[in-house]
Amino acid sequence: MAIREILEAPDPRLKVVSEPVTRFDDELKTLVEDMFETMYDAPGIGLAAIQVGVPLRVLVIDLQPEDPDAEPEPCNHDGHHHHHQPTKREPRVFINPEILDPSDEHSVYQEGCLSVPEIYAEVERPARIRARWQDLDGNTHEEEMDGLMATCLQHEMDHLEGILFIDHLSRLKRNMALKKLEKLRKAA
Ligand code: GNR
Ligand code: NI
Repeated sequence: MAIREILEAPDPRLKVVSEPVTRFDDELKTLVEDMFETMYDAPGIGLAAIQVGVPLRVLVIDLQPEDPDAEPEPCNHDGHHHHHQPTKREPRVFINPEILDPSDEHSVYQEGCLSVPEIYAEVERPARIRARWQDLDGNTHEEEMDGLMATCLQHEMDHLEGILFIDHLSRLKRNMALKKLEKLRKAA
């Protein structure tokens, strides 16, 4: 397992349209393991392969991205002193995902992106979707999603098309975000 470098805007590689996965092999499993490690380390709730420079249609999501290095809470019921797991992880892998039946109803979330660090903005997307995807063995799954899961999956699917959440903003707001990013990078 390895933490990989996350590409940041305006890196042109983030605009590439990712290719479907055709080989469900060990190389794919290693990519997915590395993506989870990179996402948890960041930390973020989702990551697309292109964000680590791999133009394949692979996403990982975990809506419970508690810091794995956080101090566990001490706990004292029944007289024993034991430690909670610091994380209740819910890792999910989506290969070759598709969105079916987006709802007419939209919802607005304040979004952020590991490739656009420290910039947050409201983005409106369909509130509910049906998603279809493959797992690491190539088996197909389908599920209805709403709430943060629906938003996050749509954010990640945008990455597969070379689209960032700031591309949903007005040109003025997008340019402000990119200027702020440039400024933050100069300060660092
Ligand atoms: O960590 C992330 N948080 C987030 C918050 C609201 C909507 C989408 C996201 S995804 C983001 C991680 C990321 O950049 N995934 O591509
Ligand atoms: Ni993102």
